[in-house]
Amino acid sequence: MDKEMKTFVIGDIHGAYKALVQLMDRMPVSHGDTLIFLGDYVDGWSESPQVIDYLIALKQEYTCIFIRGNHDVKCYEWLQNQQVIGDWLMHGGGATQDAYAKESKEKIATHLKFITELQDYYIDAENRLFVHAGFTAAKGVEKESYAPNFCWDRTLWECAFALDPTLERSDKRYPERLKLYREIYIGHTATTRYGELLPINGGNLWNIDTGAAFYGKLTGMEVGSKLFFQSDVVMDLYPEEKGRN
Ligand SMILES: [Mn+2]
Repeated sequence: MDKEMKTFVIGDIHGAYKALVQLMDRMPVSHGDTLIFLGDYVDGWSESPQVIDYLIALKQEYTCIFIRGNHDVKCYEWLQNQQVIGDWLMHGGGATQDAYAKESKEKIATHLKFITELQDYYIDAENRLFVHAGFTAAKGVEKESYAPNFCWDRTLWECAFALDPTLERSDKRYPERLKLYREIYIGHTATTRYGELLPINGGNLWNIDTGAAFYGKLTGMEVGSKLFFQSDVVMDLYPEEKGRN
């Protein structure tokens, strides 16, 4: 009988190629498993192009789902249109600019294609939702009228994080948005903001952005068992750099 296929979800990478390689080395991923990346591949540490190269290559070996993060959108605007969106440079964009200045036009074109093909969200066969940040529509992601919410919204996270852990899913007060899905996996809001290096769970939602952009780690979780795996503290892998601090 075939071994049961597993699904792993990986948090925000932010140019930390060394952390990504370390995590992939530590996660027990087998051929045929699915890897779901929650976005924000770039901005922060100095190896954003290497991260995207690695992810593109990974598609040859595993079933990969790549979700779109807000930083990926800003990186695209720079590479495609030389536009700096908002305070991008203050939030890790400078490292991305420097890194891509060393890359060929062909490489950049390949990465632009990768970013264009990113998905806003993914719902698997077991009604588990994977999205970078959240959504606001009461009836779920398909009804979201403002697509940037998928990679920017923080209200979904805030409502899950504020949940009383003893509240049953059947309780009237349990948030409707959370009830739409069996489980929800997000990144975007680093758990290190709350002094936590581990993923944070609120209700049926898991936040697995453990602050790889800052002084945290990169996390991957096997969604069936909730077992998770982590890189070293990323700032120790790039001692000469400051990340997004
Ligand atoms: Mn983000």
